[in-house]
Amino acid sequence: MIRFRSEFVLLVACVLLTTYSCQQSAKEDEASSTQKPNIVIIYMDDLGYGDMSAYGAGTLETPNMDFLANGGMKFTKGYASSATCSPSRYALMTGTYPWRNKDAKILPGTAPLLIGLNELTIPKMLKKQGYATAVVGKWHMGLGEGQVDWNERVSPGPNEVGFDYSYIMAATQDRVPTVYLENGLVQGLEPDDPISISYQENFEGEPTGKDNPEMLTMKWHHGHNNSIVNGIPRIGFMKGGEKAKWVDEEMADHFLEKAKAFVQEERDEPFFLFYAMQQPHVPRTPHPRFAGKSGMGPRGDVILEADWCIGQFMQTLEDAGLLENTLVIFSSDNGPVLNDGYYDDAVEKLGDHTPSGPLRGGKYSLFEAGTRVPFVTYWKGTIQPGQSDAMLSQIDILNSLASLTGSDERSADGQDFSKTFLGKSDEGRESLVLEATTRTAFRKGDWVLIPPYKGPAVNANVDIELGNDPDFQLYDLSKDLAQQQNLAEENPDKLKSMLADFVAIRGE
Ligand code: NG6
Ligand code: CA
Repeated sequence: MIRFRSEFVLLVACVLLTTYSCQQSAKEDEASSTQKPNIVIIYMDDLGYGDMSAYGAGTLETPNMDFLANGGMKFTKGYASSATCSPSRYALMTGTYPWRNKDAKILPGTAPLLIGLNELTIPKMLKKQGYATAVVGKWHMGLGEGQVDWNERVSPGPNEVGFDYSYIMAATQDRVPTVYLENGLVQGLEPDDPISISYQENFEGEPTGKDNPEMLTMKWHHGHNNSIVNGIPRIGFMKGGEKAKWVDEEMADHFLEKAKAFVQEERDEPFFLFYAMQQPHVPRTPHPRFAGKSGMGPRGDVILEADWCIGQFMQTLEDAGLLENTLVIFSSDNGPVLNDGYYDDAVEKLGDHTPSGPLRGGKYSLFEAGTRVPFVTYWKGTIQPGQSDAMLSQIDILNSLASLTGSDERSADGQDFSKTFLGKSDEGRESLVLEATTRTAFRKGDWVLIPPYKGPAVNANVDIELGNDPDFQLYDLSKDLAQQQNLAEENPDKLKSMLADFVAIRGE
């Protein structure tokens, strides 16, 4: 009896224990399947396909960018949606082709917000999934509704389209206002020195790059001859806000600090950070720690500076114990340019470096180098290192992240390549519309169709082939990556079918 009783007790204990451990492991399963990864998009400004050493071109060494590419998935056919900044950023945020929005052009610093308040955006979507969201760095998607008073809270802006926290420059480093805004408020602004901005005319008595060359530390080549800030002539006129003006050489460190602070603050809950770096866009102003380091002049130096920042940022994730729970997407908003309006030795000191890699064209161009950019996904322990030739566009990021985080929201133009992002599938886009300064071209499979466009073949100021031609152009990238052989005439059938597919998406 005693024996029986003790056996019975043992049995009951076993049953209870098993049930308990089953419940426990079910709970753990649930927890791991609902645990959402942090998401960081590191977005460069004008970094070319060949500017990153992991892409096997050029002579610049970018060890921290390479760390992401070599430890994650390196995409060889990853595209920005446009060959310029504002349209690319708009498309990235909304998953919508930029040519659907007639205002998606390179914006002045006074342009109204480009993203509609009702539009779906990555941060809005992720917010609903429980994410803390932030943007740090270059915005350039417009602010306000047309009449911005920079001395009041500027809105609508990033905080009105899904970002809980924003620390941004309004437009570009070469455009006024040359100040930082935190959650819509200009930082360091003194009430007795208000800011006035105009893109039409100068304010009385204010020096300009055009009229006061003696005040310049950087010379302008084309454009960039309006207000002078820190010895650098800019686009647009600005008066006041002396104490609020940024120090160009400190910008990289400044944004890095803000990005790190956000990660440290939000480490205990899922977060999304859009870390939009300003390099290597003009004016190129490396911190003295990096000046002269590349031997390629300021353009090379600021790429090394950005690379260092990425290393520091990744170290922050590691120190916070977040590396294995964070998906990092690294890319660039458009292709490379050397002389983008200042004399800064980018051309003279280039040496053997090839910012476009094996591709034709560059920033502003419908040729490949305009939009094909470095594109990397990194997630320690989840993404096995590898290379993928799947064709992806940045408009696919929204839908892929939605799928990954359990959201059922989708943009109409984007596709879900979450498995490809994680290296678990080779599936990519079948076709893609490319955009450059409101012109469009069409890629399907290995073929690219560029319709006839008026306008110069080469933008002489920046010395980049734009893709304009009076005739149709048709290239087979599988045999001719550098787009040297126009096959339009000898392949009328291919041309016809490409054109029909293009028109079906793009409209007449
Ligand atoms: C161009 C600027 C160029 C750059 C570009 C925007 C001139 C002559 N050129 O208009 O320097 O600022 O706009 O670049 O003003 S982007 O990467 O933000 O699209
Ligand atoms: Ca850009």
